[in-house]
Amino acid sequence: MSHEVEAFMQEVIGRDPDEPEFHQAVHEVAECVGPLLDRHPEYRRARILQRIVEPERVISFRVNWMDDNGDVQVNRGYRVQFNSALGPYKGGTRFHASVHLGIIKFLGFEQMFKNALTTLPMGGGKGGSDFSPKGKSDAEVRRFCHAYMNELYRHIGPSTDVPAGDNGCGGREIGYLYGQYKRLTNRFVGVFTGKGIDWGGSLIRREAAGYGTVYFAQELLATRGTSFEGKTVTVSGFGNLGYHAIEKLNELGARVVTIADEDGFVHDPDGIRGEKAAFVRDLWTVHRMSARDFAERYDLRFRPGKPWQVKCDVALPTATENEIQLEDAQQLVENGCMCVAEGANMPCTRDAVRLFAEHNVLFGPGKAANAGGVAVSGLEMSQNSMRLKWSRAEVDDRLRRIMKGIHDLCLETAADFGKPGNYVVGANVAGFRKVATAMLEQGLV
Ligand code: 2IT
Repeated sequence: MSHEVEAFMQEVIGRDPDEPEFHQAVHEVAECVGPLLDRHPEYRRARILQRIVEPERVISFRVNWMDDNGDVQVNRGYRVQFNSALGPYKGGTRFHASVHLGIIKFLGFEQMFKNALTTLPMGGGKGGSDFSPKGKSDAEVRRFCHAYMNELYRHIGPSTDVPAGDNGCGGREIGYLYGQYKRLTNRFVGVFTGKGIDWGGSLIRREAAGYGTVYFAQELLATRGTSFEGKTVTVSGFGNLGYHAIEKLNELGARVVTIADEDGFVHDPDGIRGEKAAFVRDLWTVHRMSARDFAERYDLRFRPGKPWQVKCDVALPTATENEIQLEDAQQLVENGCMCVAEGANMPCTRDAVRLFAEHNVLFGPGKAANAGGVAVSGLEMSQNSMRLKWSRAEVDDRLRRIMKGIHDLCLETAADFGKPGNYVVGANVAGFRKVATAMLEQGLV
């Protein structure tokens, strides 16, 4: 590690010592952008790196709601408005017990660069709460979402900050959140993305993160002259992103052999397709069931641990941060895995990413590979502004082009900075450069 990066990281860690995921995300960017700062002394003079890691605004608020027993519950809500150089703050909402400020800051920081890579006019932000919908009744989820919006509504708006979903915040939650926003403001505006198809949502938004990750991985494989046809693929999370990745992989002739959750994974050597895949789609959203329930229903093997021990050609981590640790990466490499594309945000640890690079494993970092979700959110915003709706084919075509554009930009930037084939360098430098240039042009604001 260079002295400059080391000193910088000590500053960042010293300021907020309890935010390891945020430090991890910052560290990766800081390590990549040194040569860019050398080329642009004006970035150093304007202290862009020091400014870019500081959120423009952090909102933390109390969320009190009543559970089904009539007991009062208190959660903590957050919205981190990270950077608005490129457009209104934009990014998802995570509802999970593990949420704390450091998690939302890491996600908001990643989001800023991811959004820049899409080429659409969106700044970076993220929000959420330590509330987990798992195990809660529908009425409890609704009361929580309404309570969360009772505070959030004053901080967001179609030209200010446009939230969306993330882990634990899907179509149901977005409906409740949007409904309460509308009731409080008396406005029907494009303030959330991932909305229902009949009330302002975009076609393909639901599919976008999963499809987009697969489109990106297709581009990765194409650089080695191959495709998904006949490939064995391991997938972890089976939420919105995981399921739609599986759907697209099946369409492309791949064999998806795992899904997983916090308790373990299902191994289906025949491939999760047809009726089984359709059941995965509804597993949580309709049936509120787990991976173990899925295994029992189809008489498949359920094993504790992670799916990365299963032999595969391509691995798509689609669950959560740091789900691929060094030992998981070692197992993937030993088993001959040739490509890893991050569907989730930062699912691979720094050690894991380094190992993939050492072994020439194609690696698509999340801020590039999973940008399809927010890209179609950007298209949802465009459609809302025009009060028009595009067809599935139109949105899917734009998504494909955006993912190919991100891929090519990462590849070109990596080569330009002397790291051919290194998409981590490509994504970080290209995303950073765009945000940094806008910050510079807008002055010291
Ligand atoms: O991580 C992400 O990119 C998201 N959760 C989606 C963000 C968005 O605004 O659509």
